Amino acid sequence: MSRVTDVLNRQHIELPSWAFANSGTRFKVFPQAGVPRDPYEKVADAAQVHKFTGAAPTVALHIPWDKTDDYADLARYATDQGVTLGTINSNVFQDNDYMLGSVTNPDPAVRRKATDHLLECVDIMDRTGSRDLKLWFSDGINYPGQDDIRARQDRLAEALAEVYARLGDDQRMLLEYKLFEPAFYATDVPDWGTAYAHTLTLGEKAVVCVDTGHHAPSTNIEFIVAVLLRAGKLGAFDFNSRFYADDDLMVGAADPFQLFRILFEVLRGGGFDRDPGAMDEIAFMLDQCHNIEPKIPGQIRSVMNVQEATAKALLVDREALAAAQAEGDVLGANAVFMDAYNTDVRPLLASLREEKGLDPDPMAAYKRSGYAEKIVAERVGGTQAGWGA
Ligand code: AOS
Ligand code: ZN
Ligand code: ZN
Repeated sequence: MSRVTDVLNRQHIELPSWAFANSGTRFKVFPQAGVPRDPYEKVADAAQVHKFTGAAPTVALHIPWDKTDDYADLARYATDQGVTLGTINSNVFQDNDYMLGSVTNPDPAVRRKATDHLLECVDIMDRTGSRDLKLWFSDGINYPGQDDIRARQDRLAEALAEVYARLGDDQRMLLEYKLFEPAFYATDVPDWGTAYAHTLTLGEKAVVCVDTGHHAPSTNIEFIVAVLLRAGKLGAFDFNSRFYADDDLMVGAADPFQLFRILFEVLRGGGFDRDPGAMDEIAFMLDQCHNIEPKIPGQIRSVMNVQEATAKALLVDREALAAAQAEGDVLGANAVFMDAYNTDVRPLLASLREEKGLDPDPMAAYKRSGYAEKIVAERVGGTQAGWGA
C-alpha cells in the first residue's frame, strides 16, 4: 500500500487563479458574491483549497489578468498564505490587434507585440520564481485561403524560438494545443502532433501541455499521453471536463473513467509509482470555469476528483495485468483494469487526509469554516476573470 500512499502524498495539483474570479460562457457570465477583486484575493482563495485538501500548494497566474506592480510581494503574500506561485499563463488573444492572429499574424508589427508580451511573461517568471510559461495561441484562420497555413507555421516557429532563447536554465515552455475556437477552419496549434513537432525542434525545455477539453470527440487522450511521455515531451495537463467542446467543467465530472485511464497511463509511462519524485516533472493543473457553481468548493471537488482517479489508477495490479497481457488473456487483463476502477477509494483518501491532520471530508470542512460567508461580507465588486476561459 505504501507505493499508493507515496504517490498520493506527492501529487500536487495546481490551481488557476482565473477559476476564482467570475467567468463563464460567451453567452453570460453570472456574477457571484464574494469573488476576488485582485490577484491577492485570488491567491487567498486558492490557499483555502490547499488548506482543506493538502494537495494544491501552487497557483497559476495569468498575465495580464493578474498584473501587479510587485510580483515579489505577491509571491511573499502567497507564501504567507501557505501556497506558492506556479505557472505563468500568457495572453495573446484578447487585444483587438490579434483579430488575424498574434505570433502568426501576417503583420510583423503585431507579431512583435505578441512576442514581446511572451518575453515579458518570462521576466515575470524571474520575479515570481515560476518554472513554467504556458503558451496557448488562439491563432488560426476561419476561411480556406484566408492566409498561408505554411507561412503561419514559420512565423510561429520564429516567435517560439525567440521566447525559448530567453528561458532560464530551470525554466520551461509549455505549448498547449486546441482543435478549434476561436478559429474555426485551421488553428495554428490544433493538435498534439503540431505541438510536439515545435517542442522537438526547440529543445528539451519545451514540452507539451495536454488540455483534456481540447480534442475532437472520441479522441483517445490516454494514447496521446503515452506517446508524449515515451518521447519525454509531456510537460503538463490542463484538467477539465468536456461533454461537447471546450466546456471547462470540473475535471472528472463528464467522464471519470477517461480520467482514470489517463492517469493510469501517466503513472505507468512516467514510472511514478516507482519514483514518486519524478512526478514533479508534470504540472497537473486545472483549467476550469465555474459559471454556476461556487468557485472554491468547485476547485476542492476537482482536486478530490483527480486524487480519486489517481488512487484508482495506482490500485491496478500491474503484475497481474502484465501476466494477463503476456498470456493474451483479453478478458483477464480487462478485468484487472476494471477491478481497480470499480474500487471505492474514498475511505483510503479520507484516512490519508487524517494522517496529515486534515479533515477527511474537505467539502464539509470548507463549508463549516465560514470562509464563504466572510468573503461575501468583506468583498464588494469582484472582477471578471477576463473572458469565458
Ligand atoms: C484556452 O482554451 C485554454 O484552455 C488556455 O489554457 C487558456 O490560456 C486558459 O484557459 C486561460 O487563459
Ligand atoms: Zn487550457
Ligand atoms: Zn481551453
